[in-house]
Amino acid sequence: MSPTITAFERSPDRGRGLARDMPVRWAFEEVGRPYDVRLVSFSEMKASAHRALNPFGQIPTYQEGDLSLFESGAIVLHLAQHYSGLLPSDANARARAITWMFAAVSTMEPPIVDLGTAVIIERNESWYEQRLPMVKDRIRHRLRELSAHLGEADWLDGTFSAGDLLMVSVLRRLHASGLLKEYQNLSAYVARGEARPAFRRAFAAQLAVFTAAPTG
Ligand code: GTB
Repeated sequence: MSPTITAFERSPDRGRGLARDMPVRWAFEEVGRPYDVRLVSFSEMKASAHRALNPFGQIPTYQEGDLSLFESGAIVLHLAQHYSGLLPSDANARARAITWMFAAVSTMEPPIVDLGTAVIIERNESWYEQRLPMVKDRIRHRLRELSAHLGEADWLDGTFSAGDLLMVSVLRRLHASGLLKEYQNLSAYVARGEARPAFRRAFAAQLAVFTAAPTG
């Protein structure tokens, strides 16, 4: 039986592939493994049955036999460790690719999530306009450093890896802000990731969920 992941029944991103089932779907496609998706509503996510899979009441989750996982990065790592295509076989290169996975979710992602939170939740606060430039500058700081590392290379450390998959997934969240465009090599890096056939299949699958959902 194929593993089952959970995703939003109706994603607030309106099919832009920004919810965190997207990197998991992408990883399945990169390693060429089938998967099932169980769509959940917001109320289902907060119910005890779902919290047994993810104590934080969030998507995505992953179930295969008696194994259940949450955290998109951990799920991608699990797939990368079990199937070929997302981690190099050389032990040191593999460790470096895993380092980039952590860099994506623990160094790059926090200021990017902070911007999303500011725009959605803090927009009506009196201090919003004053704080926003600081939030954006913290992202620019990291983008500048990442851009310097990437240089003219296609991927972060040699061949495409799960590190790139997570990094591109995190950086995609900046499309709407315009910040990514300030760094030409990072824009091209994200475009390279988005052009991968596996990415496109995963994107189409999550978009199909949104377009099939009843409007209203
Ligand atoms: N660290 C966890 C992981 O990587 O798996 C974070 C999981 C997470 O944030 N899940 C979100 C969730 O379940 C969905 S992806 N939220 C419901 C809740 O917490 O109640 C985050 C997300 C949501 C919406 C957009 N969007 O609209 O653009 C983008 C990303």
